[in-house]
Amino acid sequence: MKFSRKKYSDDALVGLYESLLRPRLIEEKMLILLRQNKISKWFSGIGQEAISVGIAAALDPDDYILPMHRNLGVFTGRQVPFEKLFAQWQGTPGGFTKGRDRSFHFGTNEHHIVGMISHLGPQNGVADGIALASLLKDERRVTVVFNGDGGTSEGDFHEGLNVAAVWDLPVIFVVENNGYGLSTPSNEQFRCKSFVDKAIGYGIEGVQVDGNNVLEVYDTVKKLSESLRDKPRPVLLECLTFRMRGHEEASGTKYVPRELMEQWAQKDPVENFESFLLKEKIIDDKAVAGLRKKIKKEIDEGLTHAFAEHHPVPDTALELHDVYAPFEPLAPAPVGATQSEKRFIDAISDGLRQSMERHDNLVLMGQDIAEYGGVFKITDGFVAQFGKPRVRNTPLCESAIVGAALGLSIKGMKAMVEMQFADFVTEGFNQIVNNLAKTHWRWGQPADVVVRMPTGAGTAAGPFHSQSNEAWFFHTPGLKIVYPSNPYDAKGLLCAALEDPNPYLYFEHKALYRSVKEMIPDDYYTVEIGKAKLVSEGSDLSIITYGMGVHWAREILATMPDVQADVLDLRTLLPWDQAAVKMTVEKTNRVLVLHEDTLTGGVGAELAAWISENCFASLDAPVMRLASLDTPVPFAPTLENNFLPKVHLKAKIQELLKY
Ligand SMILES: Cc1ncc(C[n+]2csc(CCOP(=O)(O)OP(=O)(O)O)c2C)c(N)n1
Repeated sequence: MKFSRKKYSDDALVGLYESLLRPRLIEEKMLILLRQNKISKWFSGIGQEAISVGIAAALDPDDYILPMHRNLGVFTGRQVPFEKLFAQWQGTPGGFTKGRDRSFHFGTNEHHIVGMISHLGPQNGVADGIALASLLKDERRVTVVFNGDGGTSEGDFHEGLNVAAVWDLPVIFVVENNGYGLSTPSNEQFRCKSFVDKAIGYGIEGVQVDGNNVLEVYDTVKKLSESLRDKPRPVLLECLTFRMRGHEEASGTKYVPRELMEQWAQKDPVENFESFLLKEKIIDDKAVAGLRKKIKKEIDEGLTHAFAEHHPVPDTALELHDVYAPFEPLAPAPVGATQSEKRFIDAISDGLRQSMERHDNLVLMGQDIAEYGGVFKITDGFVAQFGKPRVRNTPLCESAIVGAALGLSIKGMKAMVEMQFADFVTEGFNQIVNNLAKTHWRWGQPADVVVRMPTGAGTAAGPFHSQSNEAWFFHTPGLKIVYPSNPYDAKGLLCAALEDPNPYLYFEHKALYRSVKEMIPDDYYTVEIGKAKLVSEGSDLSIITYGMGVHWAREILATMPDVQADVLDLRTLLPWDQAAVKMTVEKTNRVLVLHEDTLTGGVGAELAAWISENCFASLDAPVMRLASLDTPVPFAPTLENNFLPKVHLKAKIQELLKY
């Protein structure tokens, strides 16, 4: 292996060597502890250390790095204290996640590291968001995100690169090409000869380095990062290397040809660099021994601390408490006397515009939302008022954009992502349920993101532009869900959601956009999250519903003058208002839960179960549910009408009253 020391001083080279030794010596110790059954799983990066170490050393300490499972050198390079790192691996309280997540699955803003979620690829979108925030704040920062060669087959890799290319984001997308993804060799993973060829397709620069040569990695990243600070743009950096141990220790390396192992053993990054330093007399045997001894001592001290800790004592209240970032809503701004008549859609637009005025760190992202104003025109005129940097057209890539929203949040910004239709959230599903929803609970990082979801049927738009999919998210701890039914709530709930640092799904029914209007305050105001509202009162039965259901209930009840019903509009689905539900059930003793979403496993199922469990003594009849047919949403208006529950509502009310 050839090392070119350029103009680097002896001290700099010895520093790099010491940084290289750290992860190697920690790993050697971990392999012993694994055999002694003192630790659980281990993903080894032996043989690949030069990449993490070279990159961490080349960047500024404030540049964010998003590592993977073999990048111990990033953590040691950023001086994460050993005892804290080891406690994290042991799942003890001294770690970064209160024992809630394992190994490298954590972030630390103090060290400018955002660790992975198991799904690998989502890191790329998050890196885009961090880089975007640095650009918007004019910080001259570079963001580095790691990928394995296997992980590059994920759509998230493509989306992340493409967004960075289109937005000129200063991100170095590192591919550690180590020959295998678990047991799958490269030739079963991708067809390209090398990853730099992929860069061409994105219209970005691709650079290839010997990933086992720490000086080459360091020097390349140093130069690249300086250049990206001056001229922000993404670069794909392919680091050629090899995985010298199993995917994780238990899985072994039987499937790897022995010659390949032997060939790469010759290229060991630590031994080769050490030999170079010895040969050049930059360091001597005594210094090598001294450094090893010093690091081993640090490791032993860290382990003593970590092993002295015990697994956390479960505290259920704390576990539940940490699902959401703490948030004390400000008292709603005083509302002036003036009001204007606004349609549902205008109210959303109004709330969004006033939130943009109020939060200068709020960024809007979505397909066609800039000059075009969005397919429903909610952001019409926003570019003129707020400028394109904050009102951003996105490529067609929901996953990268939701990831980018989290990245913005990590940098202290707020994000709103407009799904063009709620149906398309499937493409960003993983980022929502696994990244946005879990990040605060895992490592205390709020996801200050609102995802707007134009939802619902009744517009003859067929199975992929009409779905109600709130139940997919209702089941996910960590998310909040609001679903207004009228213009007043539409504005107030949106403003409230945008204030709250927690991740929201904001459902807006398309069929209400232009069909309902009312006088609402011109000033900024919020509607309290988690509070239902009784929209009509009666003692015969309670209809508990939300969104379009509120309108159906009122319309059908208007045709039944003899029936007096409580209609409770939930407004927030997660967390929903149990007190208000209990109160109406205790008052009327008969309950119908109504929603547009399909029946099985819907929000209504949860409410019905909860009411049965908690209000059984108040019930004079079984809790009934009415929802759409358990089919996809049909296109033809006749079929769609038959699918929706409204046609059965009157009969259901009568059935409940007769019971
Ligand atoms: C979405 C997803 N699919 C599958 C896995 C299981 N898995 C974890 S790591 C891995 C191999 C990754 O290979 P590569 O990206 O080349 O990284 P390496 O392990 O070689 O460093 C697989 C299949 C996963 N974590 N996430």
